[in-house]
Amino acid sequence: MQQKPKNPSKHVLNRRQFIEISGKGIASLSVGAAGLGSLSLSACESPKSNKVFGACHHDCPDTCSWEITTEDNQIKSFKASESNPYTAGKLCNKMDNFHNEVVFSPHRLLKPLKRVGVKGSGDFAEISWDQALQEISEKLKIILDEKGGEAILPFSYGGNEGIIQGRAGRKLFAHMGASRLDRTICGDAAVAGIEAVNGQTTGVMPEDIIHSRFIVLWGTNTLYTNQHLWPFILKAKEQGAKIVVIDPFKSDTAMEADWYIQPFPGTDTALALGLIHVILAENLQDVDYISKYTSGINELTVHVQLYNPENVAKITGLDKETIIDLAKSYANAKPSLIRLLIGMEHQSNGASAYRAIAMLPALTGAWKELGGGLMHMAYELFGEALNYEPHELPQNLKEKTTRLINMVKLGKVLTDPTMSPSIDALFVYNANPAVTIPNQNLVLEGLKRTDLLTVVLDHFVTDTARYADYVFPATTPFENWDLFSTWAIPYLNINEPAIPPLGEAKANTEFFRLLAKHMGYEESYLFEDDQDLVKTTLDSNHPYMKGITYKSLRKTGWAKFNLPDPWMPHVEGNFATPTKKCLFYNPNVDPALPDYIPLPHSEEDIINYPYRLLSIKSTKHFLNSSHANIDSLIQKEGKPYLDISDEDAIALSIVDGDAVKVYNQRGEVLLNAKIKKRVKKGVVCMPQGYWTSLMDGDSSANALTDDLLTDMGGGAALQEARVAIMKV
Ligand SMILES: Nc1nc2c(c(=O)[nH]1)N[C@H]1C(S)=C(S)[C@@H](COP(=O)(O)OP(=O)(O)OC[C@H]3O[C@@H](n4cnc5c(=O)[nH]c(N)nc54)[C@H](O)[C@@H]3O)O[C@H]1N2
Ligand SMILES: Nc1nc2c(c(=O)[nH]1)N[C@H]1C(S)=C(S)[C@@H](COP(=O)(O)OP(=O)(O)OC[C@H]3O[C@@H](n4cnc5c(=O)[nH]c(N)nc54)[C@H](O)[C@@H]3O)O[C@H]1N2
Ligand code: SF4
Ligand SMILES: [Mo]
Repeated sequence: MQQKPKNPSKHVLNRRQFIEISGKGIASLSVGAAGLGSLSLSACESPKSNKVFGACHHDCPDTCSWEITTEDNQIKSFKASESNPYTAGKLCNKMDNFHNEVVFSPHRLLKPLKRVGVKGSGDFAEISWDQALQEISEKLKIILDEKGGEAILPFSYGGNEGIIQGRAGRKLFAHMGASRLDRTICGDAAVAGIEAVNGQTTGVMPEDIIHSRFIVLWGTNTLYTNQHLWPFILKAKEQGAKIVVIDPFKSDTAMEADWYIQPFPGTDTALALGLIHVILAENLQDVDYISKYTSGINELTVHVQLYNPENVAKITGLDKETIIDLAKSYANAKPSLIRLLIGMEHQSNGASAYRAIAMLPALTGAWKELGGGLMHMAYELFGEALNYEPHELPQNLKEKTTRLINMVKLGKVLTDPTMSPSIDALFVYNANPAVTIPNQNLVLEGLKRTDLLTVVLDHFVTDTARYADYVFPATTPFENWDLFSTWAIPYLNINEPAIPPLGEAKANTEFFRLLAKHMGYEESYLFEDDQDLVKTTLDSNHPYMKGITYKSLRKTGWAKFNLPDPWMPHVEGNFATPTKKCLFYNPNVDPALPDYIPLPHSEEDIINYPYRLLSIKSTKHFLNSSHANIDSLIQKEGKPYLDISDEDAIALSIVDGDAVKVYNQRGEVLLNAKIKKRVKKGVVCMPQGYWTSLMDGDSSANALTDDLLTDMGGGAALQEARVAIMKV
């Protein structure tokens, strides 16, 4: 079967036409949604009614639990868990209709495809699994012989956060001696910053926010990106908590805040150091906590002298009074909590911002109260509690380390003629880099290389898949085993398959088992069974796991770790640093104290591209680029827009709704202007995640971003882009 090539017309209906055209093609490969349930019946043992537990696979801090009822192997109901108090009976606008919009979507990829047109055209023909794997393994053997394993690059990210399906392929690639991917685009900069101070990132648990009385949502859009936290925030508010939002974009979360503070993007390090300055100047620090559980107060005191409210006001664009007021309110309120997530890290000075902010709770002794301190991640608990041994590389492979390639640099890595060896084979799964990786046009240039073997596994023919030589249909969590840890909450979920794989879809793990077989490998660690991996990962005597077993999880679906109650990890210091102290001054990190160091944009850049662009997760119906091809969700979300300030709109003679071209030296994106007082003069903001192939103009946010790295952690400074704007 041939996928229709992309419609070259630039008309606004392209998007729907494209979906309809490609959908018809795909549907003809399989059966329509209505027929799928009965088709799957014959593949299964005996007709019976069943309740199956699972969880959301998305790269989202909420990791919702769900229940599926099947009858005769057909889905009868799909709903959020009522018993899990964090999910609390509600998924989200992205996932409520997951079964119809993704699992049984008539557009879902259900057979392997082989490219027949030029890369990017989306012209494919059906191919059998066996034939495709045979051809791929023959090509891989030649690459391995001629260039060695490092010419192969696996590229996977958070499309499936499962411990089993998310880690699939790692042993096979290590076995081949492939280049390793440094998966840094989300969280690494933030974690590096916080770790430099606290040694780890786990702090206050989300549900304990109800005890907080002063909640700072610092650079996070909770209502969109972490919506299951919101009811707990509202509970705290009912009990008198004040909600503060610090964000250069006036998000819907900011609209709900009691106090909204709007600094310039990338200036939070200065703001946090300014707050420290005021707290010390006003003598609001907790002297006892500082002396017992921190080190470096003297160095910090000297360091923040420069960050007086006058200087910080100039850097951040805030009033001096706001800075003083925020510092005093934060230090005086008890318990006071700072909630951090990810978005703010995507600045060149991003890790330093997290580092400076992480000092505030130790400075004021906020950690001493339940609901006081810092709330960021919880994934470290899973590292302690679960048995990760089955996922570790065998000793012989551990010893052979290969080159590490930062995913942020994908475009450069694929196009750099000095790469030795060059990347000649790319395997993409759980990711859609053509949309989500910066320097989009360079990524696409790399993907267009005719000498590059690109293999993509996904649910749909994504923007990345359009450039593939082979595309394979992946299963959804409805069809495979998994175990879900979480980023941010202490809940563990089992995921049981509710139905057999649809069409010819296979789990990521199965793809790699089959590839290993075609390569002629025989090592048992390449053929592990998914359900066995779930069982062995749960085989742990750690106290958090008391009463939680494979058997118990199959009865309940989810379980909360047995954490000490109350969970107050730093009442008495106990930071994960060598001295157990919070390190204001850390001599093992360069620099030993965080500083506000803006990216030096050239004068020419500032003149040519006068606006600072934020491209963020301001879409309610997409998760990164996932679901951004689903017609019903595209329609609910509406066209992507560019938020622009009143002043800039007037200067550019733009009115609300006008079509605009946003451009810089890397690319251009067509959007409609929105003038809703959400950004300050000089700053513009657009949503990320839109598929390039469905956009008028064929490119989306990352056509404008650069592949610059953050100050620590090797993260992506996505929010440093500068752009010009033209009415079209
Ligand atoms: N609906 C929806 N939910 C999602 C996602 C999605 O795509 N859609 N993605 C998921 C993923 S992968 C992640 S990582 C999380 C991220 O969750 P968040 O971190 O909450 O999301 P972001 O939108 O990246 O950034 C949050 C806010 O940071 C602000 N920000 C940007 N730069 C700065 C700065 O310099 N200073 C300050 N103070 N703020 C700044 C942005 O304006 C934005 O409003 O969300 C997850 N949840
Ligand atoms: N400009 C800009 N760019 C950004 C961001 C931003 O804020 N602004 N945010 C960044 C962040 S925080 C993140 S996390 C990244 C996310 O970037 P990506 O990890 O690329 O995320 P998605 O776009 O959601 O792509 C995930 C893909 O995995 C597929 N998938 C889901 N389940 C499975 C499975 O079981 N098997 C296989 N094979 N595929 C599966 C989905 O269908 C989807 O196509 O984007 C980053 N890019
Ligand atoms: S995307 Fe997030 S909020 Fe939505 S169902 Fe999944 S885990 Fe829950
Ligand atoms: Mo992310």
